[in-house]
Amino acid sequence: MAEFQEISKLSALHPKPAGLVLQYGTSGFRTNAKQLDHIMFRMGLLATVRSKKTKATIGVMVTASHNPEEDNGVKLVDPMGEMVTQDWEEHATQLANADQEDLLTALKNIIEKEAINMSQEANVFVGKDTRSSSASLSQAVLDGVSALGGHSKDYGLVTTPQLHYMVCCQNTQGKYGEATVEGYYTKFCQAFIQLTKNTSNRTDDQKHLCLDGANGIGALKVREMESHLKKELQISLNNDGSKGRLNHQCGADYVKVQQKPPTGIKINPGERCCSFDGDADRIVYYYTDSEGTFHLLDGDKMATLISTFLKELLTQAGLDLKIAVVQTAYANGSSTHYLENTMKVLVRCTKTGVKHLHHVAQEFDVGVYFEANGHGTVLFSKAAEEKIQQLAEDTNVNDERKKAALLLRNTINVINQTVGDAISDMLLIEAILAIKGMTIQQWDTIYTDLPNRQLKVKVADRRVIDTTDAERRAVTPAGLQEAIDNLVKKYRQARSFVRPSGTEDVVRVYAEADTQESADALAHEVSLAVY
Ligand code: 16G
Ligand code: ZN
Repeated sequence: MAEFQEISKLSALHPKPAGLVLQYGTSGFRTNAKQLDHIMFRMGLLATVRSKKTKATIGVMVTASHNPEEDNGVKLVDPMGEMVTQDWEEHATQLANADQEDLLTALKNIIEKEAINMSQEANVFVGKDTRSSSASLSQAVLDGVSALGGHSKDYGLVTTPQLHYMVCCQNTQGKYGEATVEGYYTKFCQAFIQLTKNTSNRTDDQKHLCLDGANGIGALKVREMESHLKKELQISLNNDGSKGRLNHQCGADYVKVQQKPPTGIKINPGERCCSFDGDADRIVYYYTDSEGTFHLLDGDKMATLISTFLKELLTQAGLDLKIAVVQTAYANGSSTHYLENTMKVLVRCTKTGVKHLHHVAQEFDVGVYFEANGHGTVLFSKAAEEKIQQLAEDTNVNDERKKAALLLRNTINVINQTVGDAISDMLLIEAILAIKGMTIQQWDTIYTDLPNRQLKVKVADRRVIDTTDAERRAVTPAGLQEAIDNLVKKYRQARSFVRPSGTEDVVRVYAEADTQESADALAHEVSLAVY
């Protein structure tokens, strides 16, 4: 076929370095940008084939999220805006690692295995973050798409969740919104304005938010969006990319892991602050108190605030819908305890990685999912959306139910349901705080985090550790779990687990306990047991 000859010719312009083996991991391919040109071309090919298979538009996002500037990466986005399915992750790995001369064979194998009709049209949306390597790497993706005769649309600089949104809008014929950046701002900002419209007399202080843009794409997009917010949210933007380096001593990952504010930002006591990560799919909140102590409000705190708000509204609306919170093993024990015992909300635990949480959240009418690191969103089932919509339009219900239904409807519209989205999460949290008339300190005191510690351990082969029970227990090597259990017993309110990282060549250790000293000691002891 003509297109295959074209691929041979063009792939020679994107050669694979000999011996390089990469895997489509938890969040796609990710490594030093210099090693990625061939991967990008090949992901352009694969996205085109995936588009033919699904008869829908597929997304390709060029980003390495919170990694340093010199890295880059790529992720595929499936038709409804979700992560690509597991079996196609395997195809991606196969295609990425085929030697230059075997590329066509590898591609043909996938086409055959998936019974692809090659005469089917293909459409691929491409987006990129602000890394200096992203321009040429996203061009390599576009080259891959055109090598197979696919159509592409280059969205240029967009956040990861914006690209997910575009793909979903396109494949739902605009029902989810308009597949443009402008459509994105209009949809989410209008919902935010509606939600905050009747909140009583918010002061300028309450409308003010200090934002750390991680010197990345999120900062750029918040600037673009600002006018749509009609001063209902006044953002002072730090780390906007004009001076500092991407993710360097700033951003959601830095703040969460270091448990301190971004370097160089002046924060007034009590001021509400948040940080995005490098592709704006993660957000964490924080403040410092009058004594200068730093307080972090992470994904668990957001899940709690959001699920409490939604549960109250569902009760007021008299809607019998099943709400659940999905967490991972990293969720602070206090958050799980509060949700289960005080809020009486169903909590489910899954393996780390957004796709796992997303899938479990889909099982409920309202599924709130958040990783402790700040990636999360809320999913509403079709039936739940319909019930809320009906109630909002019903002229025969009392004022309280109606008001709750309208708030729920606008809440649905402020949420990017395709994937965790720092911008949309920020608008949602800001709206909830405004509606509840709550300060960040009041939000923080809903429950108190158990002190915790995370460590990384370098081992010869991290794959010898296999886990079960949503990564909370180690099955291999023999004796490891028993050793952890014995260490945990020594401390109060303690919990610990180990898991091989999906993004780095390390084993991660997590421990929590009643005091910071105990959490630190337990993490240290468990890391010794891992060797
Ligand atoms: C990736 C995941 C994130 C997860 C992290 C864990 C996506 C989009 N991102 O960044 O959800 O928390 O990996 O990394 O799925 P680890 O396996 O190295 O601990
Ligand atoms: Zn990210």
